Amino acid sequence: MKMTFRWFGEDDKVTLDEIRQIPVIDGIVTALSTPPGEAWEEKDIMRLKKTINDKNLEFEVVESVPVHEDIKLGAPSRDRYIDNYTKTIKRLGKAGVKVICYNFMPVFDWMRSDLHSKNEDDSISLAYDNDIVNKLNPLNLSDDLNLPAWDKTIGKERMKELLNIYKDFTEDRFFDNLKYFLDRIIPAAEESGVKMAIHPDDPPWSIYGLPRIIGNKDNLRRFLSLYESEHNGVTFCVGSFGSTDKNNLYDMIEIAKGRIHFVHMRNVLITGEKSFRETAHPSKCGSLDMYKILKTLYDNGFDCYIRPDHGRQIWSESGNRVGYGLYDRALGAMYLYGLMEAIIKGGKE
Ligand code: DNO
Repeated sequence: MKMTFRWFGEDDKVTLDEIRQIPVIDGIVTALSTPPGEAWEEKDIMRLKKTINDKNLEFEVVESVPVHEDIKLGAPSRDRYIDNYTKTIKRLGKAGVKVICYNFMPVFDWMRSDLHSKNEDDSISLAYDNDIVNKLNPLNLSDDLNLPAWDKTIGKERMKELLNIYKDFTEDRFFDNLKYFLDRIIPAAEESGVKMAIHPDDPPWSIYGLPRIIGNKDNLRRFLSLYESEHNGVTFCVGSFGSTDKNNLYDMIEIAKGRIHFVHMRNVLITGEKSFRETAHPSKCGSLDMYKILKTLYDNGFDCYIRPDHGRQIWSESGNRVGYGLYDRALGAMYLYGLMEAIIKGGKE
């Protein structure tokens, strides 16, 4: 198992020098800021790799290569964007990247309703309340919320158009578009030694009537069967799947056995139906049993990349991307590493 840490590149307030001092980190998870739909240039990939390797850190996981909206829509222009995506996979494979995390969420990536929710100890967490989200106007969201993964190039007019087009989308049609994409990219991933790892919808339910299809056990099974290959795999984001108690994470791990290539570990406190808040990583802080989840992953053969996911804002840290400060994620990494060491050595000493 390799412990990784997400870094947003040179303009990230958290630096590689800081990350490398967290004693358990093997590698960096990052991406280029190339606009969605364009192929990543080989020289840019190699420069990024060198920057990371120069700090004695590995560059084996990319998060994310974004999927252009026309691919999700199944628009006639999709083939051009898929060709570019394939080029990027091949170039990343050549640079030694082993796993690419991506998602197939329409229009928005992850979503929260509150980015500054105060905890009783004065730390700050991200929170989600479906009633609040439903009251927000999706067209004005980027004025109110600034989530790091959102495609800032989608203007209000385009957003309006997209929400309209997706209104008539069935889940089946969305799955068909995903299959079309997988049929074309997975052979390239196989050739390049890269494992594709889809990130679940976060939260794992539909918002604003948009189809969101990677959120529960049945859909996970359906996704895996779209293309039977180890290279068509999953990023098991514990906090995304785990934000509803309707999901049995242990069953889901078994369903995806052998196809989980990357794990995002974070804890959430489920506060109601379709509402939750993010907490510190340890089991006692939220609704999820982190030990049992890691143990189930391990028992099902998981031996790939893992990273602490969002952290709270603590110790007066500021200026970082929401959820991606240094301190709480570093605490998370240490905790997760401790759990893993105990699980791996358990019973053997
Ligand atoms: C949020 C992240 C997601 C993730 C993408 C992967 O913190 O986990 O934005 O990077 O969905 O494509």
